[in-house]
Order: sequence, then C-alpha cells, then structure tokens
Amino acid sequence: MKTLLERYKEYLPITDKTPIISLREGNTPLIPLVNFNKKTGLRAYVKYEGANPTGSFKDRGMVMAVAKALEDGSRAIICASTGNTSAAAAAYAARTNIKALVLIPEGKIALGKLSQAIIYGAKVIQIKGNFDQCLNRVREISEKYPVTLVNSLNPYRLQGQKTAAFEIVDELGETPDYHFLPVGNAGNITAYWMGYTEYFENNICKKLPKMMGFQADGSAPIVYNKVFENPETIATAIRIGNPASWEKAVKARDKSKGVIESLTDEEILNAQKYLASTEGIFCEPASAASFGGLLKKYNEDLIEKDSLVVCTLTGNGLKDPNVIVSRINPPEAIDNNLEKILVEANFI
Ligand code: AN7
Repeated sequence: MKTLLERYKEYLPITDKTPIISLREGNTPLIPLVNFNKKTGLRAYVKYEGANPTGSFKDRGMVMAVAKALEDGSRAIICASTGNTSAAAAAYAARTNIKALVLIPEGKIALGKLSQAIIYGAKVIQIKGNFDQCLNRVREISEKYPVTLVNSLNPYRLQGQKTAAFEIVDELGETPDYHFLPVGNAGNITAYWMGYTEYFENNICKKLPKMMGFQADGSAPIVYNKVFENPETIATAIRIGNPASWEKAVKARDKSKGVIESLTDEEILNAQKYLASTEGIFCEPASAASFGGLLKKYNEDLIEKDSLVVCTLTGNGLKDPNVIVSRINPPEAIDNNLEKILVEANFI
C-alpha cells in the first residue's frame, strides 16, 4: 500500500529531495449513513478522519509540512493549537527525530489531545490566553528563531489536507453535491476546495461541490463578519475568533455557491449524539458541526432528495470524553446480584 505522499505525489509539492515519511495517514473510511439515508432519501456519507494515526485530519497536512521542513534542513517545528494540530505535530516530530514545541490555550484543550502532545514528547507550553493569541506568538517566534511554523499558515499543510477531497472523488467516482465541514481556523474548508478544484481542472471529476461550512455560534467570526475577541464553545477544537484562512474560506463558499453558518453548542452536541446512537459513529464535538449542518439544512428543506452528500468528521470522539461524562452521569455501581442486575436491565 502506497503512503499518502506517494499516492498523490503528482498533486503535491514533492521533489526528489522530499523524504517520504509516513505514519500511514489518510485512506480513511467513507462511511454511508445507512439509518439517516433510509429516513431522508439522501445519499450521505461521513469521511471518518478520526481513523488517522493521531485521530484527526491534521495528520494529512502535518506529514506534508514535516516532510518539507526536513527537506529544508529544519530540526524543530512549532505550532499553536486547540489540540489536534499539537498532537499531530508532536507525533510526526517524534517519528522523524526532530523537536516539537506547541503553545496551547490554558485549560481549553481536550484531555485526550493534551495527553497525546505530552506522550509523543513535545515541549508543551500552556498560555494564559486563547488560540488566536497563541498563534500570534508562534508566528513571532518562528520569524526570529530557527523553528518551522506548522500551523496552516504553512502552505504545505493545506497541500496535504486537500488529499481528503481526492480520496472522496476516487472512491465515489464522482463529486458530492454538498460537502459539509466544521470551520475553525478555516484551513480545512480551503484545502478541500483546493483539492476538488484541482481534480476538476485535471478532468478527473465533472463538477464541484457546494462547500457548506459550520462554526460554533459563540465562535463564529466568518458568519458575523467580525473578529471574536473572546470566542466560546464547548467544541474547543473550533474555539477560534480570528481564522487564519478567513478570506480563502469566504472565496470557497462564494465560488461554490455554498454557505458558512453557525450552530449552537446544543445543536452540535445533539448531532454528535445522533451520529453515535443512530449510526454507531463517534466523533468529537467540533467534528459533529459538519453533520449538524447537514441536519439543519435538511430540516430547512434545502437539500434535494437523492443528493450525494459528504460530511467530514474531523476528529475521533475519544479525544474528548469529558464532554460526554460531564453532561451524562455514568451509571452508579450496584451489588453483583443477579436479581438486582435483571431489575436494572428492566428484564424483570
Ligand atoms: C476536530 O488543532 O485549529 O477550520 O489547532 O481539531 O481547518 O481550523 C483544529 C481545528 C475542525 C477546524 N475539527 O479546522 C488545532 C485546530 C477539528 C479540529 C477543526 C479543527 P480548520
């Protein structure tokens, strides 16, 4: 099996000198939503990016960015992160024997992601501030010190991330009518649009999808067209008030005749629960914003029957178990007594 960088080499900035590194990222499952489709008459799929080696789509961009950093002789990478970027940066740095330095906003990253950055051996610096402030700091540091910035301002990140769009077209044999995504720093929606557009221009697909981006309502700068100084949402991955790829995302939205809208935290959590309990698919809260967006647009009667729809589930649900157990109490222990268990199970 070819690695991601090998498979899409001709579409990626790969030269003879680029090291083909890999943790076997990409090639993630495209899962049909059988129960939802039966109910709605749609042909909807989720692209399950939680199956990547560090549990999120960030691995696609990070493998490309780290390969190019190595090619350029860099021995250290730096990023700001709401969690997933730091996990991916830390893993690929460990894999390639370089240093990773990550700046994270205090108290606002999910425990699974923090554990990853620590165990992969990154230097983790927690800042009294939010993601946007962390990002400004790492930009400043990378301009003055010999360390490569691997946030999505690094163009190689989006190059790697666009491969998800290629995989979807390769597997479906056509372009979806609608592509739903969560929007945080707005890099991923930009990358997918780039991927679809490149395939279209190379005649590999015959049309382009409408790009449907969803932010969290407390953290929705693109929707309200203003910077959010104090973004808030339970979906901490997309708690971003001043996205780096803001204009590019607006361009993708407008060129594709799509939308960028917002969902309340409650709508996001309901979508997460719905996917898990009706389809057996567990994603993290931010990721559920894509499917939440589909639910919203379907309920507004805006998605025609039989439409081919893909929702990207950007990260694995296991990244952030606290969101679940802080809202739904796990069951209390009872005595190991058959009758009591049968009563509890409603069998008698
Ligand atoms: C699960 O890790 O920005 O719109 O620092 O982790 O491309 O930013 C994460 C973003 C969606 C938003 N879903 O993607 C970070 C970070 C998940 C994410 C997004 C993120 P972009």
